[in-house]
Amino acid sequence: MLIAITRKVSPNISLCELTHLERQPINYENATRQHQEYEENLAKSGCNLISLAAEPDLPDSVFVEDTAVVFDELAIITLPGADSRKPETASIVEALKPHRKLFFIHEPGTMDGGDVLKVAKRIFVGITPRTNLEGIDQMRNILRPYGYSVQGVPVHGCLHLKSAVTQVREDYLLINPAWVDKSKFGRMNFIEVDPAEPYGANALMIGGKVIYPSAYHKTRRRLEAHGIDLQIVDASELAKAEGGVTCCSLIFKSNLTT
Ligand code: CIR
Repeated sequence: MLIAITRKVSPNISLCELTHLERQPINYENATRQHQEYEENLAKSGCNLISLAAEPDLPDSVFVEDTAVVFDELAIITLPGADSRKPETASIVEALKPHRKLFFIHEPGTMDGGDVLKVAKRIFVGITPRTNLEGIDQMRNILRPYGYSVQGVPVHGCLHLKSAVTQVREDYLLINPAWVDKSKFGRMNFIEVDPAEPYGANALMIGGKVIYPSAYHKTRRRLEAHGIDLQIVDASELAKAEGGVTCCSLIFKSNLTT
């Protein structure tokens, strides 16, 4: 059984952090409705939802992906790189505690979960303004006894590693090669985003399906041509806050036996 932790949109989402996008009005009602549909799609994909209450004082707290990275054996609570986002981890600790042994990234390390791409036992971590080398070293030390390799990957032009590359099938990565170097990922196959859709590389694979934003028509056709089974969602409102479809959930296998 899969569990998905989500958190409702903060009514102060308009005060979100922005790095690469110009600030534009974010309609809270639209964001909330689209987030609700996203949660329904997670449920359709077989996830049991733990939907946390909104945290009005934490504008970016809907983007729960950045606060933790969950593995079968343990979870790592991150230390988000943006100061405004550091308090987001407290409630995630409580939500994850029943499910996993917890480890923590400590200062001077920083890490956003959006920088962590898991491909089986290979963990790729974006080196970005949010995630530093110290944070990556700490993750490597935590995961070494469990047989994971952890590799830092430079990222340019976007917020997180997973803005630039995500997994869409066991053997395929969806990638924007302008933002991250393909050669860092070894022997994988690649589907490139259409050059007109630079933000189209963020897709959320759950089991055999992939949740994908409706905005990227051309890249969508490339995915369909590879036989990838898509569940299309409108994620346009939270995209204005620099969020994609991976950012709004933490998905993991339940270890609970009851
Ligand atoms: C931020 O800048 O932190 C938020 N406005 C967007 C975070 C998106 N998270 C993600 O891609 N994992």
